[in-house]
Amino acid sequence: LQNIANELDLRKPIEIDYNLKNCTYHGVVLNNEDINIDSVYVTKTFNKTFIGGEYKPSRCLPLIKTALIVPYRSRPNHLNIFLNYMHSFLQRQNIHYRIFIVDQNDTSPFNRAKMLNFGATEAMKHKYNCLILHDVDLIPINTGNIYGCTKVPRHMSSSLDTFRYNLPYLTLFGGAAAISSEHFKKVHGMSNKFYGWGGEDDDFYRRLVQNDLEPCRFPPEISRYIMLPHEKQKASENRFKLLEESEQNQKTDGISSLSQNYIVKLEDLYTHIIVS
Ligand code: BGN
Repeated sequence: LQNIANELDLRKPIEIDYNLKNCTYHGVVLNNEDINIDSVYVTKTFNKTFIGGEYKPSRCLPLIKTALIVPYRSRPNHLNIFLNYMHSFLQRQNIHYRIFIVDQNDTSPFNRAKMLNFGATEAMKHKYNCLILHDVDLIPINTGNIYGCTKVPRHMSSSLDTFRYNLPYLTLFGGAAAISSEHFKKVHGMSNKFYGWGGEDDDFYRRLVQNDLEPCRFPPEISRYIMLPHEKQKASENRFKLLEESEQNQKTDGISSLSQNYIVKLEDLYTHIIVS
């Protein structure tokens, strides 16, 4: 095996400092149970939610109140799987949560970060103090991956099947991440300038580091996700240039510079925020 490994130049995986000491959850012992991957596509067993996709466990007083914010445009199959699965997953965690789907209802390139800014703005109006910024195609597998906020922002989807459960680079902050609304406001939210695929999460990571909010991660076994299949998107061309301007734009480009308006519709399983 060693000979084969040498021949294939298999290097040792990078050793990662997960910054665990900042990632405990008020002493809560995490229940660490893998959900059978086969059930991902068929899960439909969850309790009834309040209109708008809000849920509070009735038999305990939850410690956590989370807004799950999902940028979205025309992926009905993903949305259907995501909602059914996530309600079931989150209810196993006994948390108070509400799902916000932020729908970019226009034809310009998709602007993930701007949709997250709209979702966060709406969630903060309803006093959600923990924001989870989440792609619609990501499915968490381990129930120990608590959908709550840690002392510092947390990158949640660090062990993804499409990356062979490895972290591709240390400063990755895309996919799924948890941040308190206090910290989100402190860094002025995300940039509104990133149209098309890529870079907006790297820009956000820079904002966090510049504000002394170096993110943490849970161990990889807990941070496992699978990605629902879809075609690869074309990366935007100006993302490198925008990243160079990241530092100087931080204070003027974010939640306080959102120009459009949005409408809110309450559906059974989610709050629909329509941005046009
Ligand atoms: C990176 C993208 C991220 C994306 C990850 C994972 C850029 C900026 C140029 C350096 N960053 O390459 O946005 O989340 O891949 O897919 O493209």
